[in-house]
Amino acid sequence: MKKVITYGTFDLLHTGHINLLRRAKALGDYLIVALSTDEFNEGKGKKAYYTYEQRKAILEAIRYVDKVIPEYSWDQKIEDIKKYDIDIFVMGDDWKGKFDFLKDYCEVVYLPRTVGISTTKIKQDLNKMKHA
Ligand code: C2G
Repeated sequence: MKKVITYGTFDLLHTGHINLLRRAKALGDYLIVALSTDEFNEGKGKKAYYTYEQRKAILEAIRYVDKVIPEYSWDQKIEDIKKYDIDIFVMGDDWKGKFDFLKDYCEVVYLPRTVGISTTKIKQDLNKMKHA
């Protein structure tokens, strides 16, 4: 069984996330999502709209996702890859090159981001609508 892992906040779920998850799953048979905790997001300078528990429940409802685990540190990836016997690490290509050190432990794949959508854009557009 080929196991895939990806990491992220996945707030205000949108088709960019879904495209990423669908393509990540298509690379193997089992997809784990390491979901940024609210505390970890603070460290990323991100404030998610949905709590970790809400974002986890939403991700677990997606057909491509087999398991959701917490992402609580930048330094847990090697341990996760070993612990879950991961074959492929996948991220959107805004991260291209940043995780190449994982190539010692598994395949590393950067997938093209979906253009024109992001959680930030959703928030900005909603703000504009409010003031329209
Ligand atoms: N993504 C995408 N296309 C978009 C938006 C996001 O392909 N239009 C991808 C990102 O590249 C990432 C995943 O969807 O692979 C989740 O995006 P975020 O929730 O923004 O994740 P991020 O904040 O980049 O956290 O340790 C890694 C970090 O946790 C990644």
